[in-house]
Amino acid sequence: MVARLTPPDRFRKGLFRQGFFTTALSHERVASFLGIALGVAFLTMFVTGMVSHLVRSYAEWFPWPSRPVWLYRVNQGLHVTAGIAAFPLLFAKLWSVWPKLFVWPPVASAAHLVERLSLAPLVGGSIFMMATGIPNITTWYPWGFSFVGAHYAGAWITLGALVVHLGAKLRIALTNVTTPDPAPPPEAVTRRRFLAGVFATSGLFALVTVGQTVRPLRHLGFLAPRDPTVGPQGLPVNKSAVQAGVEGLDVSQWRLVVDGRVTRPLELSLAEVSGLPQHTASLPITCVEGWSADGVWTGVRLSELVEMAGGDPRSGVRVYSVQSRGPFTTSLVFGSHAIDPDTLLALKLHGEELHPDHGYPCRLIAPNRPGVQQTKWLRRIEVL
Ligand SMILES: Nc1nc2c(c(=O)[nH]1)N[C@H]1C(S)=C(S)[C@@H](COP(=O)(O)O)O[C@H]1N2
Ligand SMILES: [Mo]
Repeated sequence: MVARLTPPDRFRKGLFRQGFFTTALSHERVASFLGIALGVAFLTMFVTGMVSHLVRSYAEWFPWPSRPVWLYRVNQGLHVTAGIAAFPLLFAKLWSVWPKLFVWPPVASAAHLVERLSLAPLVGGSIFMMATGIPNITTWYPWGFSFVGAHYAGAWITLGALVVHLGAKLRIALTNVTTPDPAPPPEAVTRRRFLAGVFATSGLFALVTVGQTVRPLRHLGFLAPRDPTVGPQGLPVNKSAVQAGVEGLDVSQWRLVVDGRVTRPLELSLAEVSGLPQHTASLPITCVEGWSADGVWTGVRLSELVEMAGGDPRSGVRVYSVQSRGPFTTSLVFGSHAIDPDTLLALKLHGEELHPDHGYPCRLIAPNRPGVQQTKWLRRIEVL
């Protein structure tokens, strides 16, 4: 009814000209199918993004278990893959609803005004999340702001706008996708092909991305910034020893200190750490940027070392790196992770001494933790 009103001729100029943009594809049913798919992708991204954020920021009220070892890996893989799969959906959706921006009258009611106003943060937020997320997974930061803070704030803004939008449109979209058109016009075939093409593109984007974390698909990883098998000792590296400023570390001077709430503080040389009972565990490195790769790590159990020093691993530890600058020079290990028998101070990867880029002489590796918390080039374990 609204759309049938016609504006005064003097407003019907340029983009607002009657019929300026008409295509068989700018149809409500097309918009509904794309909208539902985008809604599913956005909610997946929001939930996995918040989980990752809570784990990374060590939220005490969000107990994150050390098992299953692959949980963070799946979370992060879903987050990044959903983001890439949403890319074609988003642009197809914007294409199909574009003419709606020019319906007359621009505002028909208070509810319509709210719904229209929410489009600015919804469209702007979605584009912003894609435009920051996609460079991030390639570790390219062409902007001057903090990625984590901006991507996090953008998530809440986009979600808020999405909730308003769903309130206005969800019912009609669900009806459109669940009930067949009683009298499909000839263009319905074109629309169906368009939707099939968009969904196929979206699936293809996902397929050629997951190779960075699903190893059998690595040869298909055309869009994957990483190959999980390429790097020293067959494992990728985000920050090399040179980039971290720890190259040429003199191991004869290196000591591993265990202090804090302990009764017998330790200061061990590499030979002494190597002389302790060694354990082997197969655990993935799961970068928050969406790649992950399995490694077989050998080293000393964190819990056993803390007990040796007379501390209680259940109280958790903070580990410190030889690296002095940068955001990942330290990390917290909560008790739930510190007591896990697979939480290691690793000296070896795949049976060889660690490559300098993987944290030689000693790095933390624990099950079900984000890569940023798997601190390399350790020097100190502080029991809390
Ligand atoms: N000291 C230190 N440890 C670090 C980092 C770092 O920059 N400095 N990067 C982290 C990140 S982001 C990841 S994904 C893993 C990668 O480990 P790898 O290089 O052995 O694959 O190391 C983590 N440990
Ligand atoms: Mo990472």
